[in-house]
Amino acid sequence: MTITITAFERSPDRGRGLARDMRVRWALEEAGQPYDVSLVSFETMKQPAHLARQPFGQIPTYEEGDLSLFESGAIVLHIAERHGGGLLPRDANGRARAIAWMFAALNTVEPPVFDHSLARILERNEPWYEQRLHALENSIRKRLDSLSTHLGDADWLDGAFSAGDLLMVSVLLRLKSSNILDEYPNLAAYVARAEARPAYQRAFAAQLAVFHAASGG
Ligand code: GTB
Repeated sequence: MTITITAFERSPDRGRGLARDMRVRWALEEAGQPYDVSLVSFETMKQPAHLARQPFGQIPTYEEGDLSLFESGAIVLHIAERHGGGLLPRDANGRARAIAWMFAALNTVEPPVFDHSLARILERNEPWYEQRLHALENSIRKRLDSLSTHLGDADWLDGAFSAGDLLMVSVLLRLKSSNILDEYPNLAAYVARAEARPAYQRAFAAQLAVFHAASGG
């Protein structure tokens, strides 16, 4: 069955793989599933046809036969459950723990990381910008301290690479343009290890090709 996802026609990240279609592409690559991409503009995303797929008018979405899904975390979980690719352990307890890490990535670590990148774009000219940035960086450090302690010198969060690692790394990648990740050598190495995975590389190249095509090169 053909899988079709949506992604930005022109991603504001200029091909850096930071938009949330990247995690879906990566999961599909890990699972060895071919997919089509429907590129949407900001205008198209707010039209009824797209709102029927994604009530908040955002990307990514995922269509497979009569299934239409939104929310990148739910999509990655679906891919892991239906298409495998070793994204979830076979044993029930390991599987539950991997899913807990998926939630931790999206619900515990991503909020301060997302607020931080948003502040750097939208609040740069505010008189309170430096204070806000400092507060957000401290919120991020609080999470990274714990994550770094948990990871220790392991390769992945809980045994073998899982959808939990895929989402956690997707979130941490947003910190690359700041220096915060460098304060945690084991987390920086964790991110690099994930980026070296062939499935990540294929997904990254695919979204970069969209950016190059849109910018005429
Ligand atoms: N919770 C939803 C999910 O996980 O699927 C959130 C989806 C979401 O935030 N989508 C964003 C979107 O469609 C794109 S990824 N925004 C348009 C809108 O809301 O109108 C977020 C994103 C955007 C840009 C960058 N960047 O330029 O670096 C990075 C991430």
